[in-house]
Amino acid sequence: MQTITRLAAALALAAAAGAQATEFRSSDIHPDDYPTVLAVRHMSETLSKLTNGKHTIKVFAKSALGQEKDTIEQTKLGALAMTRVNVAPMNNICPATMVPTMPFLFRDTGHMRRVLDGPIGEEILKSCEEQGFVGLAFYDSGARSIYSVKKPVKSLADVKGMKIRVQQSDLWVALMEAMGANATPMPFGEVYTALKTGLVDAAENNYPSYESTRHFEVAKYYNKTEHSMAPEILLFSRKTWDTLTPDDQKAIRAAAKESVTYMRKLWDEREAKSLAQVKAGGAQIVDVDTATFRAAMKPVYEKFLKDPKLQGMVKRVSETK
Ligand code: GTR
Repeated sequence: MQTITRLAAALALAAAAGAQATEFRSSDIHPDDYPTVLAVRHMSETLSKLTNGKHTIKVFAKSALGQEKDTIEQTKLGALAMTRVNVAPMNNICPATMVPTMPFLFRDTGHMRRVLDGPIGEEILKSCEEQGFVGLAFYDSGARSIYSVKKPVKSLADVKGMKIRVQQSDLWVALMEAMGANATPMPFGEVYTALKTGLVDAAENNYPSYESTRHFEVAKYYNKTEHSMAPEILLFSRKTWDTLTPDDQKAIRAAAKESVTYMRKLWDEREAKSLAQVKAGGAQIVDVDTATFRAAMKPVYEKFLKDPKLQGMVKRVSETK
């Protein structure tokens, strides 16, 4: 916080002398009270302080500006300044984002946070620049588990032949196929109807998304596969970025980093609240023999981590204490 205060004083002076005020537009598919949305709003307040009111961010929640793939495209073009998405729809665009998506990679939340806060996290964020995105920060997204409509999933055998919705990423399709499921990629906004009409038998997500979308009403078995901790990523348009002064860029980076701590507190609270809420709403939390799932993931690592650089990253992740 001290660094922020010092930076604020320096940047505020520079901003007073500087150019036009800007309200950057940022998008999110989640509702207004979701931790990712609240965190970017918090980032806006910090950014405003750091730039003496010159810059702020307006967050468009609830997919008002489109699903994640659309907003990534708009951000690349500079039509949108920022977007908060999961790393999954970035997997095909920016391959290093596959690393934190990999199944059963992180040992627990602490491990994931230490990796993403450290040099590996920075390398992944930086690697998106060539593709037109300035990676500002990662946010937590907890562990993702499979939730099913008709029957519980207790071990890998139960998933065989199930139609499971996945995010729009080749890696995600392969991950579910390695489990023996039929992967059906589709945007988040279509999942409720897909579960309800039987287009898919299951989907997978963390507790807050399972709760906020009310998917728990249609898919009541929440099976604790905890197969991936794919985090959220905050992306700034490189096109817009290149028009900003170094001081403004510094302020945006600092405000984004500062919002991570804020987000994590909200996230931890929301996970607990969502779990209680889905249970009260009739969801059954099912224990899973995760070893059977882990064992099936080898081909996914082999297929998607051919690049020695990415292999090296995975190794460093596992060596991170
Ligand atoms: C949520 C994540 C979203 C999106 C969604 C999905 O957990 O916050 O960014 O990836 O899952 O499954 O599409």
